[in-house]
Amino acid sequence: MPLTVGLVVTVVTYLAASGVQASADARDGQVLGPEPVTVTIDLEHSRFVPDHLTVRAGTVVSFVVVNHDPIHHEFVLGDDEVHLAHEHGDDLVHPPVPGEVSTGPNETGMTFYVFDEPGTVEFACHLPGHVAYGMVGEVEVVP
Ligand SMILES: [Cu+2]
Repeated sequence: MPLTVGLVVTVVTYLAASGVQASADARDGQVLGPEPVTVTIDLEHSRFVPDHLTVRAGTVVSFVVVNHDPIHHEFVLGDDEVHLAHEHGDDLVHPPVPGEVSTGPNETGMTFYVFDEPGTVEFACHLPGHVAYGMVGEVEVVP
């Protein structure tokens, strides 16, 4: 009997998890590009909204980064090398490098990025503690 109860709990948990996944996919399911697009990323309660995008390879994406929080954040997008360079989060201001922008409290910043190859490109806020809190996201680049 305890085995049956365990199985039921597992199935219910699995269904609940897939339900969440399905609705997230539906919300984020739109594939952007290949024509240039503008995407607004809201920074709310130290989260990226949305935190997942899908774009076609070759798409130029302009990111409008709107910080709704009363603290600094940054939006740094790129490969592992880029994220390692910013790991310590000691830049409050970023020079205009594609894919990188800093936003002060309630500020809006803008940057752009060319997603030239299929794969996954991560973005993050590397200010101290923010990645650990969950300030990460990803762009899935499809052919
Ligand atoms: Cu942050």
